[in-house]
Formats: sequence, C-alpha cells, structure tokens
Amino acid sequence: MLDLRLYLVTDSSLCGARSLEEIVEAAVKGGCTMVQLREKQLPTGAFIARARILKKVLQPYHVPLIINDRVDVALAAHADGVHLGQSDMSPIDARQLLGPDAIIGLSIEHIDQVASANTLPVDYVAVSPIFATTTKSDISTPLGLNGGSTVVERSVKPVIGIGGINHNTAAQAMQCGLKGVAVVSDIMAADNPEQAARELREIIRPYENI
Ligand code: TZP
Ligand code: MG
Repeated sequence: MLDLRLYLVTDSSLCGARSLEEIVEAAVKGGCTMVQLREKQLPTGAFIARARILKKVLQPYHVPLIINDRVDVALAAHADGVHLGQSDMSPIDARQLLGPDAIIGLSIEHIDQVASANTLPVDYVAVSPIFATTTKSDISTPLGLNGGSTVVERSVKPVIGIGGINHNTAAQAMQCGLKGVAVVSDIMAADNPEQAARELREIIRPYENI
C-alpha cells in the first residue's frame, strides 16, 4: 500500500560535503516513507546512474523510489514510479509505458486542475506549493491552507502537500486532510537528516489518516 506520510524530495545542491545516498538513507532511517529523486541539471546517463544507486539504498527499507519528470529514467533504473508536472508527459502515456504497478504522481498547481486529475491514471496528487519556498524558483502562487483543503475535498486521489513544509508548518499543512507532506530543505539541509525526519514524523503523527 502507498504510504505517503513523509515524502522526501531530493536536492543535490543541499548535500554540502555529504553524499546524496547518505542523506537519503538517514532520512529513511528517521521515517521517510517515499523518496523522489529530483535532478534538474544532471545529464540523462548520470541521472540513471544516480537512480540505480538510490534504488539499491532504498530496497532494504522497502521504501519506493520515484523519479521526478522522467519516465525514461524511471524505466531504465527500474524505479518504482514517476512524479509528473502539468507540462510533463501525460499520465496516460506514462501509465502505458510504466505499466499498472508503477506509482504515478501528479502536481496540482491550480484548483481547477483537480477535476482532470480525478480522471487520470495517477496514484496520488501533490498540491504544489502549499506555502512559499525558496527551494524551487519557477513555482506558481502558493495555494495556502485553503487551497490545500479545497484540493483534498475535491480530489478522489490521495493528496500530499509540498512547498515550505517544515517543522513549523507541517502540522498546519496536515490539518488540510493531506495523506502526507513532501519536504525538501527541512530534511536535505538539516545537520542531522535522520533526526529531522524523525521529528517531522512525530509532528504529523496526530494527523495521519492513511
Ligand atoms: N515543488 C513545489 S515546491 C518545491 C517543489 C520541488 C520545493 C519545496 O521545497 P521545500 O524546501 O520543502 O520548501
Ligand atoms: Mg516536474
């Protein structure tokens, strides 16, 4: 079963002197339930190589590896699924290429995208962004808590939130009725990613509704 409670989205630029694998493994030990490899700059071959490494890291923990944007990379690395934006490959095409067992996620940036997402072969949607964030530059206007709640009300798919979700905001975000929160900087840039993930799991625990 899909466990969306604490979804780590990677950002290699926040690793500092540490390796991506070491941060991801620590985050999973701390309680992350899903990991998305997000690489906007890497050439395709290096992206696939990194995905294969993370797949090996995650396998013993039974935590799925999701690839941001790239169905070809997901296929080549035998990842568990893909996360698509509104202008990426259509989820219908992605489903055809990846098969019925793959996990497919879709970003929702406007309330009016929920109705079409409901008809698409996606396993979850991500309200993006909930709050303002400096981690991603090309983001649309934050949907806020009202937007998050509206997406949850209208969606037939499980909903997670992303954007500005951290120790201070995770509880509020979960109160929208989300299945989980996706986090980049609060875990990736933490001095102790394992502890950061563990604390986030504690914060969201009262609101879990899987
Ligand atoms: N998509 C929408 S907002 C965002 C992404 C990848 C970045 C979220 O980063 P942070 O550091 O958790 O606010
Ligand atoms: Mg994308």
